[in-house]
Amino acid sequence: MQTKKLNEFPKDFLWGSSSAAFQIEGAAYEDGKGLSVMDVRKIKPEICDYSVASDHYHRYKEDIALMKECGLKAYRFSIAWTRIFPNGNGEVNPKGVAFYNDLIDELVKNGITPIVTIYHFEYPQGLIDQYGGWIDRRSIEDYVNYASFLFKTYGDRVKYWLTINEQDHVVHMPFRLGLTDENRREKEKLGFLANHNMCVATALAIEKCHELVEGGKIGPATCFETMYPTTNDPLDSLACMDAMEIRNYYLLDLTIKGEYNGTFRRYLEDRDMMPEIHPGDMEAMKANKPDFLAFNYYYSESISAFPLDDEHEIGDIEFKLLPSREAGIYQVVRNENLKATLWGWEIDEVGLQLAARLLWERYRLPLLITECGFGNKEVWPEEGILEDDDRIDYLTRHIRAVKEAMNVGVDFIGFCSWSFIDLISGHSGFSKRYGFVFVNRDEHDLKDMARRKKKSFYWYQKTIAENGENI
Ligand code: BGP
Repeated sequence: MQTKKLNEFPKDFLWGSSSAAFQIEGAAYEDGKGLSVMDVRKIKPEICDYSVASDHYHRYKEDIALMKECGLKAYRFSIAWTRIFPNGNGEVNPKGVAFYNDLIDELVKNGITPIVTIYHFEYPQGLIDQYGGWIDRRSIEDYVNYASFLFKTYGDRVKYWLTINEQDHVVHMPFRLGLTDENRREKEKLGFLANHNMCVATALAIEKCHELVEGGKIGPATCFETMYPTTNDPLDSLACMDAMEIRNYYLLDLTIKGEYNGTFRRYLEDRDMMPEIHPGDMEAMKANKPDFLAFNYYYSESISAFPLDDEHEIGDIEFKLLPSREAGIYQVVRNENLKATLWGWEIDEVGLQLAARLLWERYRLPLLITECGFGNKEVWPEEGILEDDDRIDYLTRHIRAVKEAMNVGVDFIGFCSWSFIDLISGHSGFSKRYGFVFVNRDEHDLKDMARRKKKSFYWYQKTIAENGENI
């Protein structure tokens, strides 16, 4: 809706940026860190592994000084589970504990609010070796112990906690569960079993956070892909609603309402994928509601119906990174109204406003954007600075969408861009850059790792200084 007036951002709005340990830290084999599923993942030869990343482990003071210069109010980062517990459970690694103590102290000293993700994709390989990881109930206790250790150790300074990053993506990407990528259709059943265990684990961790961290707030960091019916054929609308239930809402309904929604339950039962529910599981989820809902938003999806026919039966599913079509339900198609990034992610700030409004209406929890950003191939020019106008444009539009959602009553805590400095992409190595700060390295040539401010650095600095009035 176009309105006469647009409200300003509140004074305490958390302007921030995000990262994940395995994508930024490097030092993958240093100071007693154990291996995670990301470290053992087979990487295509044309892209880099995670061993050095942006070398933040050794340069965090320099990076935090840049955050301070930019004016960041918050920095969202993850703790590498295997720096704390190299095997996932058992012995604590004091050097890993010290690293995050120092990092958090440095942030606090510089007036930057730490927002900590407890677990961002890098599941301990040790737990996979011991019992298979999330697909085993023992994973619940190990996650809760690890989270409780973090609350006790850092909870005096960290008041914002995120349980699991993009649990919905972990569920659908076998390698993130420590499983092989073969036969993904069969892996879906294990994915939903893992999902159930993660939901129980995070519910218990929420309880612990409230018990152990004075004034602590905790929520999930989910990924939300807004979906549109491709045409006004009513079947496309139905497909879109079904896809929203089984791809987006299923997880939040479990985490926030403590229930398997009707569509998702039927979906699982039809495919013999319903996990066993143990006594107390649903009660734990119901009793421990998050304090806020954080979500990552990059793109929207256009949805068409995909009816069963002679060649397709229930259970037929195809994947790109995530499921892309399921017989009898939906298929994702190209949205001709939208431009896309080099990786085909359709750029759609309206989708962000819709996501915010849908989530607010359904869950009535304050929202926090934990990731939103523009990935691009970038080369530092011979003269002047890198003028990343596409990134500025993307972020301006998306921050404006947050403002517009707030204008109609949605409660927002803050906005964290992905990312502050360039770091390794989840799937595309170092060639897909997201930062306001360029890191001088290539895919395989580490060069000098120098940090250089892009044009967007100055734009974000101004945006924060003016509290978004320029948007
Ligand atoms: C999210 C992940 C991040 C990050 C981001 C960008 O799904 O939480 O870790 O990687 O996507 O994705 P990519 O790096 O694949 O461009």
